[in-house]
Amino acid sequence: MQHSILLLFLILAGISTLVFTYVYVSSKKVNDTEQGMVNPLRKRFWFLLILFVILGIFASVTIPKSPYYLYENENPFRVVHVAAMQFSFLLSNNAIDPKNPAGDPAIELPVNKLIEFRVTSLDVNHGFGIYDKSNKLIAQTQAMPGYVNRLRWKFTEPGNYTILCLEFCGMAHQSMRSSFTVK
Ligand SMILES: [Cu+2]
Repeated sequence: MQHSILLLFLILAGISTLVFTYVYVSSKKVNDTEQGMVNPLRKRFWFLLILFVILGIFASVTIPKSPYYLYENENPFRVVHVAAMQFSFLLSNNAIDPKNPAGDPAIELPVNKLIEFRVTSLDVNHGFGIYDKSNKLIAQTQAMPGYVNRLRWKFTEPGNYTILCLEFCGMAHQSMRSSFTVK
């Protein structure tokens, strides 16, 4: 996945370098015998047309692969309710009452089943980032007051997963962490 993103980036960088080089080189070629602005305007038209076609192709290929559509046609096997606040996360198997917020002390999730995290915040914007045991970020969403963001994920490996805040939310932001187990 990371290699294909790097490859895509290199191809895009190559294409844009070629385009800019072409525009730069051709901008010096207009000689006095050519009439007025017809030639440069036509070049600009083709440049913009090709640019929009390329952008359109990349958008139509990449947008459907956005993580927001992951498992959208499956029913989640388990729902975990998450409330973020300065400076901790509450995780619960049941809906969390904002007036009397409480979480479950230990969350255990099954491996290879669809889990839906319903993430909100009780005060300011926070991030909800799930890290595996090698501290690699594997899924994330924002925790926003007044909204519930649904994050769907299947954990393919058992183990202990760490949750960290991804949004600088105050003086003790770096101490905001929680965890759960996948078995
Ligand atoms: Cu934070």
